[in-house]
Amino acid sequence: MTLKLWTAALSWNCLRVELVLAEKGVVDVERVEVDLVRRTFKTPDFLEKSIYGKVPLFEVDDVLIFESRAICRYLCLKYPDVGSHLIPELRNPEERGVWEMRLLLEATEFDVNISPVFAETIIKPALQQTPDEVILARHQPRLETCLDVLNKTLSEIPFLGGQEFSLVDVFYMPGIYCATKCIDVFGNRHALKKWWDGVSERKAWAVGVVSLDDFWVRVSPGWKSSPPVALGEEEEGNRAHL
Ligand SMILES: N[C@@H](CCC(=O)N[C@@H](CS)C(=O)NCC(=O)O)C(=O)O
Ligand SMILES: *[C@@H]1O[C@H](CO)[C@@H](O)[C@H](O)[C@H]1NC(C)=O
Repeated sequence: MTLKLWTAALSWNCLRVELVLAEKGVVDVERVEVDLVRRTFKTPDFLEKSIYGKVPLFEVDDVLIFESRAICRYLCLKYPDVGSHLIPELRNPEERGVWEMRLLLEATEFDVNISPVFAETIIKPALQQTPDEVILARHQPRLETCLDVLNKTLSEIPFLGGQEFSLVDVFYMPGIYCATKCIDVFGNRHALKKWWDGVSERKAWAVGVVSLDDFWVRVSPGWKSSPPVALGEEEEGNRAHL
């Protein structure tokens, strides 16, 4: 069985898949690193495989799967007894329903707000473009509200999916990390901070985040500092451009 993954170091959606591979200890994967900036990967062959032209894209034998969360689910089904157990055994349909709800909320409530905030705060400045204040004014308050909800959840249960570490935590981690580069995520959200300190100690995270950091450190001033350096305060000069 050949596993092939089209991926990009700068992409937090790709990191989601890398985290599951690392949690599962799956190493036999052929990776194709695509250039998201120059977009040279959008060949007819690639577009035939990934019909929306995006990464991550996963190919296993002749089957193609895109959408990072679907790839993650696939990997959990494929390797149920290998490495970390990321889909909990739940006693009844109600518990399963709640877990599925928490899993989906990451995409429907959190990702829809962190993605535009990250695009305006980090990606556009790296591309020498001006952030759109209207977009920030719309999505940043929603992001803050979402983080408050997560903090509240985590003051009631230890992990975002329930009593144990699961795919729900993995789904959130790349976006929460990117959020720390845009706004003060933890501030007085102590429960969220406690959760983050725990999950970010996992080996899979330490391994997975390296290439994302390596990319963004080169193109985004202040990437290593958190809360971030305010726009305009950074030193020009040794900054690479996307
Ligand atoms: N919901 C998708 C998002 C995929 C996505 O937006 N990928 C970006 C990189 S983070 C991409 O490939 N962009 C290329 C493009 O849109 O042209 C997922 O989770 O996989
Ligand atoms: C986060 O949760 C903690 C623990 O319940 C609570 O003390 C704190 O006030 C919460 N922070 C916010 C911003 O709601």
